[in-house]
Order: sequence, then structure tokens, then C-alpha cells
Amino acid sequence: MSPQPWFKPPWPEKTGRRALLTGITGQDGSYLAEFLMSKGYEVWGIVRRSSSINTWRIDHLYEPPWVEDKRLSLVYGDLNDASSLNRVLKVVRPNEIYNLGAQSHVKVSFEIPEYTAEVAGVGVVRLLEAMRELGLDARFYQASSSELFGKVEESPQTEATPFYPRSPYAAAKAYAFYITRNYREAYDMFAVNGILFNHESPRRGETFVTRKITMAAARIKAGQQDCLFLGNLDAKRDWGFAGDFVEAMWLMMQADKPEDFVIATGETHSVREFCELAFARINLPLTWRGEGLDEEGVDSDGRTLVRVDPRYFRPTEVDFLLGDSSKARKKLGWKPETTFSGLVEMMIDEDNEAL
Ligand code: NDP
Ligand code: GDR
Repeated sequence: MSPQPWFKPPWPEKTGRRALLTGITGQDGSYLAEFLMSKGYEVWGIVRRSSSINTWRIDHLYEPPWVEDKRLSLVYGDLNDASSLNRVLKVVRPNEIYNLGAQSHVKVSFEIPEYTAEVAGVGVVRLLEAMRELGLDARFYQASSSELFGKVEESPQTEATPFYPRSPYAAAKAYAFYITRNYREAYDMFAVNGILFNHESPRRGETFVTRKITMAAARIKAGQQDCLFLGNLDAKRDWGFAGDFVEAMWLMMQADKPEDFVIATGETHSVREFCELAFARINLPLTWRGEGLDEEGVDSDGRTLVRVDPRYFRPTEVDFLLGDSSKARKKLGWKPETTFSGLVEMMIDEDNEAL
């Protein structure tokens, strides 16, 4: 299934700027590739070899190798393979590098902590070293995360809030954050961290909670599933729309000087609230009964549509996140356009229509 394009062709004249993205097959990579093409960039993406094709998020942008004056090119590489990164940088010689590649699932990082550290942590220094060895004068964006704040020490969280990682994923991202800052200071590189709070879309991976909810709600409505099993319903997140957030990445890279920025909506909502909005949108309003492991969401006919399953709990949880993006709003002129309810509607509507 090809996604609905958010930033749409016709693309403008090429500007001569070239961007290289890791993680182009992921949610953010696909929106960022579209966005950069809409700005006249030539976009290159690093993809991993896989036994099954996983490029559905960028299939609508794909151009075959024989097309002249291509806007999008894909090359094989892996953040765990320094030689592939060196080779790609030599071939592409980009002006801007966006490092979005990662094992990005927090719960999964407890199962594969070492691999997560390799890709999301050490992978960053592999890329930075490849740039340095080549003497490449490119700007570098690192996909840092609100997970760094973890067990939050103040609210809302800003660029000055101390980090308290609560997962192998967040610990790996902490290394990535500091090594990016270190290369900026040590080698005078234009290297920035975007500390992005959760951002979602109809292209969100199916095991992240928002998409899990919208897909299940649509299937339940269509009679293809009976019940949705979730973990911590009380967790609160500052959820934005990925299409809005990729623009902030680009703005950071156009600034006069390299700085780190928090990108967030400034609103926080619980997993329970996300469920309520999603199910209500397809005329299955939920009421909640019971507590703890026995809590359940029931529809107006008394059918249980949502249950709690402790298998989805995490060994250490991030209970609450709320970002303050005043710095980005002031210095970059960025603000999110999509509201929380608009985001939920966009996701459930697309999943509902896809069935
Ligand atoms: P996704 O999980 O959708 O995409 C991750 C991308 O990384 C995929 O393209 C994946 O490729 C690629 N990747 C995984 N392992 C490797 C590897 N070893 N070498 C090269 N590429 C690899 O993530 P998102 O798009 O949601 O997020 C993008 C980045 O932003 C990630 O680094 C994430 O940690 C970070 N982030 C995300 C936030 C969010 O709310 N979405 C918030 C803050 C930070 P493949 O398709 O082959 O698996
Ligand atoms: P998160 O996103 O961990 O914030 O990381 P996720 O959607 O996985 O979880 C959000 C919250 O929902 C709770 N939850 C569940 N989560 C999942 N996945 N599945 C469930 O069934 C479920 N039930 C409740 C979680 O416990 C959690 O509190 C995302 C990723 O994109 C990271 O890469 C990124 O860095 C951060 O957002 C910001």
C-alpha cells in the first residue's frame, strides 16, 4: 500500500542541494524525503538489504535508475557497517545529512539492548567519523528523542532539562546526543540534535501505540478483530504529527549556527484518551470500567473492546512527557499545525478507509 503524499509534486526546479538520509524507509524518512523534494533537493537514502521489500512508505517517490535528472536515489548501507557509510558519503557527497536510522522501538530495546546500542548509539559516531575522515563539509542532523528525559526531573521539558534515560533505547540515544554535541565542539562541525517528542501519522509503525490503536479500532469496526490489548493506559505523551515535525528538522539545518532544539506540541494526553478519540471517531464511543489489570473499555452494547495485558508493560516506564518548544518557535519560527484530535482523526480515517 502506498501512502497518501503529504508534500506533493510537482517538485520545483532543483536547487543543487543534496541531502542524504539514513532511515528513509521509516516514518520520518518518508515525510522528510517528500519535504526536501518539495524544496528542490536531490535526495539520497540509505537502505538496508532485506529479504522482503520494505519500501512501501517511499514507493510513491521512487524513480528507476534510468531516469535522468533523478530527485530520489537509494543506496545500500547500514549504520552497523562503517565501510558502507564511508563508501556512500564518497559517492553522494551530500550538503546535508539527516541521521534518522535506528532500532526505534523502546520496548523492543529491552529484548535487544546491545543491537540497539550499536545502531542508535555507535552508528552515529560511525557516520560522524566517516564525515571527518572524508573532510566532508556537510551539515549533520541527529534524531534525538524526548525519551532522553525519561523519568522527568521537571515539566515541561526544555533544552535545559536534565536527562534520565529509562530504557536501553534511551541510553543509546543519550550517547548519540552527546557525541553529536562533542563533534560540534571538538571539530567545529555543523552538527545538531533535534530533541523530538512523539510524532505520529498514518505511516507510523504498526507496533507503536497510536497506530496499534487506530488499526485495531478500524478492524474491530469492520468485524475483523474482537478486542485490543494494551499495556499502560495511564502513560502520557506529547503527540504531534510527523509531517509538521520534519519541517523543524530542516529549519534547524538552515540556521546560522548549530544548536539543539526541543520540538513538541506543548500538550500531553494519555493512551486512554487516544483510545477514546479513535473509537469515538468511528462511532464506537468507549466507557471505562474496572481498575488496574481489570480495566476495560466497553462500547454502548457492553462489548469489551479494550483490555489491559501486562505483557505490554515495560521494565522501566516513561510515565509522562510534555515538551516546551519555545526556543524553536522563537528562533526557527516553527510551530505545529496539526492538533491532537486532527492527528487521531487523520490516522483512524486512513486505517478505516484502507480496509
Ligand atoms: P522508524 O522505526 O519508522 O524508522 C527507522 C528507520 O531506521 C527505518 O528506515 C529503518 O530501516 C532504519 N534502520 C534501522 N536499523 C538500521 C540500520 N542498522 N542501519 C540503517 N538504517 C536502519 O522510526 P521513525 O521514522 O519514527 O523515527 C526516525 C528517527 O527518529 C529514529 O532514529 C527514532 O529513534 C527517532 N525519533 C522518533 C520519534 C518518533 O516519535 N517517531 C521521536 C524522537 C526520535 P528498515 O525500514 O530497514 O527497518
Ligand atoms: P514511545 O512510543 O515508547 O513513547 O517511543 P510507543 O508508542 O511505543 O509507547 C508510548 C506509550 O504507550 C504505552 N503503551 C504501549 N506502547 C506500545 N508500543 N504498545 C502497547 O500496547 C502499549 N500500551 C501502552 C507505552 O508503555 C508508552 O508509555 C516512541 C518511539 O518512536 C521512539 O523511537 C521515540 O524516541 C519516542 O517515541 C519519542
